[in-house]
Amino acid sequence: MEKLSMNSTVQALWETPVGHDVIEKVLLQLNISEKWITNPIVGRLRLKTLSSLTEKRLGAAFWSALVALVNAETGVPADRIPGAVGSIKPAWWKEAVIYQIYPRSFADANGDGIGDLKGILSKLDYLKSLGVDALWLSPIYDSPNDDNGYDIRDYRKIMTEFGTMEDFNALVAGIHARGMRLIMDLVVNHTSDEHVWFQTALADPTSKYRDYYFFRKGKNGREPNNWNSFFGGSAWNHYPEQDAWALHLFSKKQMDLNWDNPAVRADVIDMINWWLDRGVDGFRMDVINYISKAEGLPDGNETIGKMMLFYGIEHYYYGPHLHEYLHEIQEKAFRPHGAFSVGETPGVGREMAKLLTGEERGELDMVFSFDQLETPGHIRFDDYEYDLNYYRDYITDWMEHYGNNCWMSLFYNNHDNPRMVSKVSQNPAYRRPIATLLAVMQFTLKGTPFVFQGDEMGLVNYDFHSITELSDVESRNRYAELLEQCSPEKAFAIIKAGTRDHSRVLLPWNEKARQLPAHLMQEPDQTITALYKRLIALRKAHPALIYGDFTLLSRKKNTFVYRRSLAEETFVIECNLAAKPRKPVFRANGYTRIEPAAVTDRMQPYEARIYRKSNSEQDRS
Ligand code: TEU
Ligand code: CA
Repeated sequence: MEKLSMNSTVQALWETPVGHDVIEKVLLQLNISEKWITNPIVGRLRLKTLSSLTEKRLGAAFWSALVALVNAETGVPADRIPGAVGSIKPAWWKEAVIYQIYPRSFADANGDGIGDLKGILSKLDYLKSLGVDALWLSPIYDSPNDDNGYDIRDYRKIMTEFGTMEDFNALVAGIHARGMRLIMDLVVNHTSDEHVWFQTALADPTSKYRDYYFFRKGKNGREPNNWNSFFGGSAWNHYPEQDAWALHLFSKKQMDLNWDNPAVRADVIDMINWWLDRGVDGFRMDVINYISKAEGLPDGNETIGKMMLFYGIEHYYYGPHLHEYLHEIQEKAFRPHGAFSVGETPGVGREMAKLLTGEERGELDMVFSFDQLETPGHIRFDDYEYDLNYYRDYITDWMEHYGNNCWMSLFYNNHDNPRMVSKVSQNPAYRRPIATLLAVMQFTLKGTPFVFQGDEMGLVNYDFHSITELSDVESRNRYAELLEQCSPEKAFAIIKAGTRDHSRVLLPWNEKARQLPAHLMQEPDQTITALYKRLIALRKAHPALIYGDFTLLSRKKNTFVYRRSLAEETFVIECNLAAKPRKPVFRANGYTRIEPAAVTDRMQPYEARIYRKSNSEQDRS
């Protein structure tokens, strides 16, 4: 691709994968319409002109920083090359429904109030009965639990509270015996500061492990750069007796690994193979897009830092060697084992995701992209009502433009987010309709559904009463920071809106959960569980819902009407995206309604309908 300069036009920038995604992200963050950039007058502007026009708001270095980022990417998404993309290649993980387990709160077999591996084992028949094909376990490795297992002390050991390696072996066997697969969490952007590598590196600056991490000298007695941590404060720990600092993008106990060191890559790949040899079928790769940091760890741009709330992010969220390192893991570990990979890639947009997941590139099978989780102008800690029209537009855009060589993940929830049902509305009367609507979309859109534990019970957010009820490191640190700016009530309200603990409370089927105060307990909704079983079975029985084309049938506000069609059958799904009842848009003549069993002449609040027709039957009539 031709290199951009400040003489290039805005349109030329918008046409590059990185330029497109960064601008889109900025517009999203500032809640500005995409029309601002796609209009031809702006499109013809030279970047240097735009730069001076926006200098007051964005600073002098903003656009040139973006140009540098764009020029660092030489790849071109295959769907831009005529004839390069054929039809969809079938794969088990495209047909699968994957279920995420957060082991700490899933199922507790020994009654100590902490979920464990034996607990998971005891629920395998239940999971199988749901129709789930694969389980993704959040980390179960040995850890001091500063970030609930995302801070790993020993990659080859099971966390004591969760059980033993024997339990793990029994679990793998149990999963495989039921025809399911196991996906483990791979947390290799960082290790715990209690990992032997870090301990050695710290104790002995001359050890080979020193270069496994980012140890740097300070600048005039301060941090080596202005990067800050996702969990509050600076991204650097200070070791004054050594006159050294070490980098941690997450908590103070999660030290970033230096992937530029070939020995780190070799050790990580060794570890991955060790697990694959034990029967693991694939990995969900934690913040995997952060593993390559810009050379010299330069200061982050002020504007980007303010806008994205984190300084330095442009220097590591899509770093210079990311593709190379992913490819290396693929070649030396995943491919030889036929293992599946899904990358957790915060901040990565549609075009960059194509460069990470295009099947011709040999990097990742899929990614989780997160821009669907909040509507424009909002962050997780805002208390607001999520407008599902945004989800419709977002997901439609991806399905229409992602390309047959790429495949999407479909999800609303995970262990890092409040429940989507609650984001859409906190009115208890809408709880079941919204849970139903979300499930209908998730199992009939194009992509692989990832169910998060409790989704199938219709779980919603908890009415936490006080900060003492929260255990997440992010919530605790953020609360402490907020106390410096506002009252404890205000600070708690903000934390309560966004805390990751909403998704981490012990599931209601556990004995210990039944002893929790009423506001920390929810009754599972059996109706929703039954719906999940029906929808998963439906998806399995009809390839049109997996590999079928997607067509949007209406752009009317508050409606989401789409068609999935493949060879001999067609499905049409109509959703009411709002609380207001309305007439259906789709005329269902010739179709059979599959969900729900009974309807009225109006679409009820958040109602979702599924229709099916056999194309051959229609030919005959
Ligand atoms: O999360 C990565 C991530 O981007 C975080 O920003 C996350 O969204 C979080 O809520 C902070 O804002 C992954 C894991 O899913 C998360 O549980 C871990 O805490 C984190 O990485 C560090 O390993
Ligand atoms: Ca337990």
